[in-house]
Amino acid sequence: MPNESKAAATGAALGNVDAVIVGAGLAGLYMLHRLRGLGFSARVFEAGADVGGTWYWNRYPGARCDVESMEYSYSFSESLQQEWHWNERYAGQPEILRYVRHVADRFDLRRDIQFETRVTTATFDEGTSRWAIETDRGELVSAQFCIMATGCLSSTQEPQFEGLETFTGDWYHTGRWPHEGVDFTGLRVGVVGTGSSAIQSIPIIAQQAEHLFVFQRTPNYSVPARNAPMDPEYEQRIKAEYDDLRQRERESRAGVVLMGVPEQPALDVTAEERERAYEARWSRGGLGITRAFTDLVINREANDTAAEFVRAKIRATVHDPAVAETLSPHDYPIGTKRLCADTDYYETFNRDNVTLVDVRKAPITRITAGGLCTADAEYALDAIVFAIGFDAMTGALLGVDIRGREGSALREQWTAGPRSYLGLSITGFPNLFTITGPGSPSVLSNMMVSIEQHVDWIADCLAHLRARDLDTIEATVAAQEAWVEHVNDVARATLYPQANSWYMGANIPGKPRVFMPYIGGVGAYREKCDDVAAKGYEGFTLSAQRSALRDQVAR
Ligand code: N01
Repeated sequence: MPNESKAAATGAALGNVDAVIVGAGLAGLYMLHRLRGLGFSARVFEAGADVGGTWYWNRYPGARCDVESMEYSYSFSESLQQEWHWNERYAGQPEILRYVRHVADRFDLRRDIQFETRVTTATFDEGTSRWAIETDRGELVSAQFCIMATGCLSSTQEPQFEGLETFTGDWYHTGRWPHEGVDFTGLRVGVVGTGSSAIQSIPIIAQQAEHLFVFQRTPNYSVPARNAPMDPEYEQRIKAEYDDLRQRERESRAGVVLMGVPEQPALDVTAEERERAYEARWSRGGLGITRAFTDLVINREANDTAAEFVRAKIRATVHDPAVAETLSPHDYPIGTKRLCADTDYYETFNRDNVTLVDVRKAPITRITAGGLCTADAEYALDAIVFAIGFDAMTGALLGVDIRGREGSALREQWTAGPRSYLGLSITGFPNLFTITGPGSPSVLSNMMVSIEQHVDWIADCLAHLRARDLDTIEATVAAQEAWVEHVNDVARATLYPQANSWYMGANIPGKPRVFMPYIGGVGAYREKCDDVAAKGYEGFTLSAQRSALRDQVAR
C-alpha cells in the first residue's frame, strides 16, 4: 500500500521530514540538536515517557555511571559543560537523568520529540529514495534519512524461567525498574545475575531485605568505585582544562583519560611494580585497573596478574573462604566481560542476611508460586529481581522491522551476526544510520565520546549530501566486507573472544557468537571515519537519482 493510502487507512497524518531519529537518549538528543542547527527538519520517536534512554529506564537501586561525571557528559557546548555542576564523582541515575532533562530543555529539544511512541517498521522506498517509518500509534512518517539512536543496552533480556507466571510475589527487571521505586523492607528477595546492574543493586537491597539470596551463574570481577562528593577543586581544575581533556579523550583508546592511560606492558616490570600499580588503581577506585598496563587485554599471562590481584582482594574482603572462592572468577580473563565498579559489593557477602547461591553448580530449574527452585534446593521468596541484562547492540535495532532495498529485512541479513560499514551504515539500507552501532567502538568506550563522534559525522555527511544535491548514501559491499573483516581481525588479536560475554552475544540463547564492538580504539576509529569523509565518503556510493529526475521534469 502506498504511504498516503496506508496513512489514510490508519487515520493518521503523514508527516514529511528530512530525518526521523529513533530514540531520545543521549544520542538522539544530540542528533536532533545538530540537525536543527543545520536547518534539517527532524522528528524523534521515543518509547519512554521522557528523555534519557538508558537513564530513563535503569532506575534500580544503586544505578550509577562508572565513567566519571566530568567525562560522562556532553562536550559540544562549552557553556553547558562549564555551567553544569555534578554532585558526585560518579553520578547516580537520578542526577544523570536531571542532566539529560536539563539538556533537552536548555536546547528546546522536546518540541520535536514524540514520547510513548515506539517505531515498529522502517521501510526504504526505492522509487522515492525515502524511508517510511511507522509507529505503534499507527502513524506513518516519510523521511529522507532514518537515524537509529536506539542504544546498545536498551533491549532487555526477558526472564524465560518456567513457572514465572505462577509466582505470587512481585518480580522486576533492573532495566525496566518501576519509577516509584521498590521497598524491599522485611522481604525475602532473590537477585538473579551478577553483572554490573546486580553488583550495584545487591548492597542496597541487602540493607533493606530481611534476607537476600544472590543467584550467581558466573562470578564477575568488580573493583571499588570509591564514589565521593565532587571535590570543588577537582571540578574547577577540569573545567579550566576542558578543551584539552576532551581532545585527549577523542584521541584516546577508550574515550576516557581521567583513569589514566597505560604506558608499558605488565610483563616488562617486576611483580612488586605490578602490585604497586594495581594497588594504586584499586585505592583510587574505578575501572582503571585493566588500564594499568598495555598488554592486559592481549596477553593472558599479563592478564592473569591483574585477575589474581582482584581474586586476592576478594579473599581478603569476604570472611567465608568458600563464599570468597565462589565469588572469584577463574575461567575468563579480567576485562573480557565488562568489568564492574561497586560500592561494598564483596563486603555485602559478610552480612548474615545474604546468601550466595551458585547456580552454575545447581542451575535454576523453575519458579514456583512461593519462590525459586534450583537443581538441589527451593528458596522461598517474596520478590525476585532479574538482573539478567540485555540483548546487546543488535536487540534494539532488530526490534524494529527494518527493510532496505527490494524489501530485504535487516533481521534476515544479520542472522549470522551484524555486518556494517564502520558501525554506521549497512549495505542495502541507503540513508540509514546507526549511532554507536555494532562494528564501532561504542560499548568499549565512554559512550558520550562515541555518541558525539557519530552524531557529528552523520550531521556533516547529511550537510555534504545536501550541498551537492545528492539524495542517497549507501555503503558498498566491498567496503562493508573489508570493515567486518578488520573488526574481526582486531578482536581475534585480543583475549575478548575467550569470554562468554554479551559483547559476544553469548548471553542470549541462540544469538550468533560474534564479537560486536570495534576494539581498535576511539582515536584510531575517528581518524578512519574522518579519512573516509575527507576522501568524498570512500566506501560509500553517493547518488543523485531523484535530483536528476527532478531536473528532467523541469526541462
Ligand atoms: O547485565 P549482564 P547487566 N540464569 O549481562 C546472569 C552496562 N551497565 O544489566 O554471566 C542465571 O552484565 C548472567 O550470568 P552469565 C554495562 O556495560 C553499566 O548487569 O551469563 N543467570 C550475568 O551474571 C554492563 O556490562 C552500568 O553466566 C543468568 C547477569 O545475569 C551492561 O550494562 C551499570 C541468566 C547479567 O549480567 C549489562 O549489565 C549497569 C540465567 N538464565 C549496567 N541469564 C554502569 O555504568 C543471565 N544471567 C555502572
